[in-house]
Amino acid sequence: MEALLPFLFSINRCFVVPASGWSDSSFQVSSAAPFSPPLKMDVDPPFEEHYKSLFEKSIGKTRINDIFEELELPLIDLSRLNDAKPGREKCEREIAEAAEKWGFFQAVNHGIPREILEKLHREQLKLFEQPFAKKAGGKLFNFSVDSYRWGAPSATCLRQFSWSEAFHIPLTDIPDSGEFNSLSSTIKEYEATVSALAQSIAATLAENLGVESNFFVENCLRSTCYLRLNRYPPCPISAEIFGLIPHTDSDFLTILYQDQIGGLQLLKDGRWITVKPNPEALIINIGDLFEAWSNGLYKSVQHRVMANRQVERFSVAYFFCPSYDSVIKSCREPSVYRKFSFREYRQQVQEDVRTVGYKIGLSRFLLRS
Ligand SMILES: O=C(O)CCC(=O)C(=O)O
Repeated sequence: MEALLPFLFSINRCFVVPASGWSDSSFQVSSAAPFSPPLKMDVDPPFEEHYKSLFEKSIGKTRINDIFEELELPLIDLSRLNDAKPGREKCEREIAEAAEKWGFFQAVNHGIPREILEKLHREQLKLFEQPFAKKAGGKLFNFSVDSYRWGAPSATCLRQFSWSEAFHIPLTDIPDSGEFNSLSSTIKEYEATVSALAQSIAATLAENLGVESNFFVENCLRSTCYLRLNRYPPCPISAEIFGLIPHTDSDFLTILYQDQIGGLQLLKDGRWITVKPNPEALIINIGDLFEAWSNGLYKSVQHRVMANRQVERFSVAYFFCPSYDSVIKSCREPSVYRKFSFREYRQQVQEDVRTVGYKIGLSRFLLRS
């Protein structure tokens, strides 16, 4: 049963009541459409069987009917970080501006070789193709038993439920050998490059705040960062359920590698924006800790994944986190948030999810409300 640990208790989940008042969806197909995706009976988590009563009482009652627009996120060519001054400074300004205005950007020429990304995608497919019983059994790949996550036992309506499955893996849990050797070695290759990218973006954002800081090098280590492999199976009730519920990330930065299916949306100026996949780009977003550290200058914004009736979707998220003992404190005065340790933040999020049903997040730590 431990493998059924809810998404809601994971590191970066929160339930929010999504903004409402818009309708239409560009890629969702109405639940009345005749198409049935090929069923992968033994591969997909048994969402409907396991949550029968939730589905029975909720189906037909909710529609995810916000209007959303498809927009290009700011697209930043990171190779310019290696240029001489004018080019480098322009690139740094673009990164900081995207962090302030969007909390998100797409990065091209990010330094992660395409072959590593393609290999990672292939290995991810092989992992998720395993039978559900094996994935949920906790024995696959020597991951700890709660690394495989699906469903939401505390959900009381479909809006609190994510139609997806994920392996949430501390990087130090990657075994050196075993059944999935090539997955291990690919993750290790990926991690070596993606962590360097995260350090470089964090240093750029710190510098923009006028802080020459070793904070990230000292506190965000291999042993404190996570990788999450996500799979979004085709969903027969895609008009009524999220692939992943709206949330902000409880880290400094997230670097996302997604396939070309689409479905990621983010909240910008009160409207849900669909992120158009770019095969050359990684998506980088600011997490709650950077928002606190920057005293609210950089924005940790709500994002979600729409379910898709016809095709499965895959993504890999790298969460750039500090150690639990790290103290997060605004680098500017007067500080908007009180200082807190990452451990305290996580505990508060988990307690809120348990007691209130959703993540309250940074506003818990505001000094003046
Ligand atoms: O799959 C995606 O596009 C987003 C994933 C995400 O937000 C997460 O894993 O926290």
